Amino acid sequence: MNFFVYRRPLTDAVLLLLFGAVIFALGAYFDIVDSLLDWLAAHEHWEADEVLLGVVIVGLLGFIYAGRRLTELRLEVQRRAVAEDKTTWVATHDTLTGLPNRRYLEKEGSRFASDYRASIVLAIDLDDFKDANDLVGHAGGDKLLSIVAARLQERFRGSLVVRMGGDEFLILFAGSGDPVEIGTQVVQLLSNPISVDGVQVGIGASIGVAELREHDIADAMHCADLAMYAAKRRGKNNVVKYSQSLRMEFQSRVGMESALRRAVREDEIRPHFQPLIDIHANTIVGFEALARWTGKDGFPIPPDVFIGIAEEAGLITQLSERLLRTACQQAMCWPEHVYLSFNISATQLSDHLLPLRIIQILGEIGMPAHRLEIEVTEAAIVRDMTTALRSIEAIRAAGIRVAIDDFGTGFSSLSQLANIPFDRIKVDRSFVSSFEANDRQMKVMRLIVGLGHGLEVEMTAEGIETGHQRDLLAALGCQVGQGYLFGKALPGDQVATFIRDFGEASLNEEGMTSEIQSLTAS
Ligand code: G
Ligand code: G
Ligand code: MN
Repeated sequence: MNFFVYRRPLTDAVLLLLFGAVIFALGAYFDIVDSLLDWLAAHEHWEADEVLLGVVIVGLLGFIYAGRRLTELRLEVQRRAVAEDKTTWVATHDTLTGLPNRRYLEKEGSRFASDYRASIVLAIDLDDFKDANDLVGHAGGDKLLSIVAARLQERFRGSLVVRMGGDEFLILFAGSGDPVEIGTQVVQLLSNPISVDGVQVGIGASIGVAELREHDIADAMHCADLAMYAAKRRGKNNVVKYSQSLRMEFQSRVGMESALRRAVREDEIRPHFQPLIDIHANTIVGFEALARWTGKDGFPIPPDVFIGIAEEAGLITQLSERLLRTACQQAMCWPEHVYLSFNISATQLSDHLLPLRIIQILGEIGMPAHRLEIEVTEAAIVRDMTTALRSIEAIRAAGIRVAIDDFGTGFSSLSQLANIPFDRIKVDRSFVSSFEANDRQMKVMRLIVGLGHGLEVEMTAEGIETGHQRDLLAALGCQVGQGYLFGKALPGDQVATFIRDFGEASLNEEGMTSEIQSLTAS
């Protein structure tokens, strides 16, 4: 079939030539020209010679016309071929960076891998790209991506560098080498600050690497992706190499995620309440809500684990709203002066709608704002300072207090702390557990309490387990204590009994020891 399509001009020409040859032969054989000339001479009055001239001219013109149309046709065919090339290019490349895209990788990846002996797949995801985008604007973000693409292409010439979409890139590394070492090179390459319109932007990258040796390309890409997610979880600028145990970890995580989804839907995660005690007056001032989840096997799953998964799975808002609603409902049954303290995670603090969500729940339940305190960690605040600050201001403007949780562990600088408005410092229990035995730790503790006084905020000491710790902290000037000495987190229906029993017990309490009195005096 093709033969006839592509050879048609040729067959046409051959047939025409044959036809011409036959006519020529016939003409020569019958002396056509002589007869024609005789005939024309005999019929001079018919003007047939002029007609013949006309026919010859028309034939000539037709010849020229055909030639011109033929050239035009050839140009049109060329134009079409170029356009076709362009559409394939657009379909298989990213127009912003000029890099091949996912489509290209799917089509050409395996061929590239075998032609160029690619041995390693690197899955790259930029860290903090969203923040950078906010900083330099959308157009700036585009420039940033182009610069990243150019750096990768420059350094990995000969390898296939692909933009997978958004801030995700992939490299099919041609040649061989140590995967982690190559991944580290990418991290170094991308963590050099990038200047966009005169603004220095620092980004980084999380990298997952997988070897092609044992897998086909699609499989290796999947492995590299899993490794990249693991790298993300470890924080910024990490390289993780795929391993079998990683896949198992991921599978158990996926299992955990679906269990968590169900648990949230069926309200299996409930707030428990740990008492907060005024260590001078020995009275209950509040309770901290702590989420508790017992798995189907009867074992408790710690909040450190499921809160993290809820954040990643996008369940945190729903979970937290349910917990807060339940906790507020319970708190409405406590004496009026007893407040509720509630933990907010890092991702929630980056949610612009957080203050609104909290206020709405308070309104729904009819709980006065001054009875609620929100706990945020330093680490959560420094992660996205601008949004955190805005959220904290909005929460406080509504009359809700804000406490800095796990104080002293978030490696935030004091200069940043000065910019954050808050009402309370909760000193991390690592200080409380070590300050009695160690003189230097004692000095640090004194300093932290002094800082609280200076900033005119209240102090809560976490993790008080002994009467001695409580007394020392009281002497240092700390107002509120929390810890196993006073009580662990209780289910909601046991709080009323706890409040009653605590009141009775405190009537029988003795005063301070002499050691404490001497400390107070100093
Ligand atoms: O109670 P405990 O070991 O179980 O708590 C561990 C950590 O989990 C604590 O640091 C606490 O702040 C956090 N946590 C407990 N409940 C919640 C919650 O409802 N929301 C958030 N974001 N964190 C919580
Ligand atoms: O939100 P925060 O990080 O403060 O969470 C409090 C955590 O501390 C919870 O996990 C709670 O169970 C735990 N906790 C509370 N009191 C004590 C205590 O006295 N000792 C110890 N080891 N842990 C405590
Ligand atoms: Mn807390």
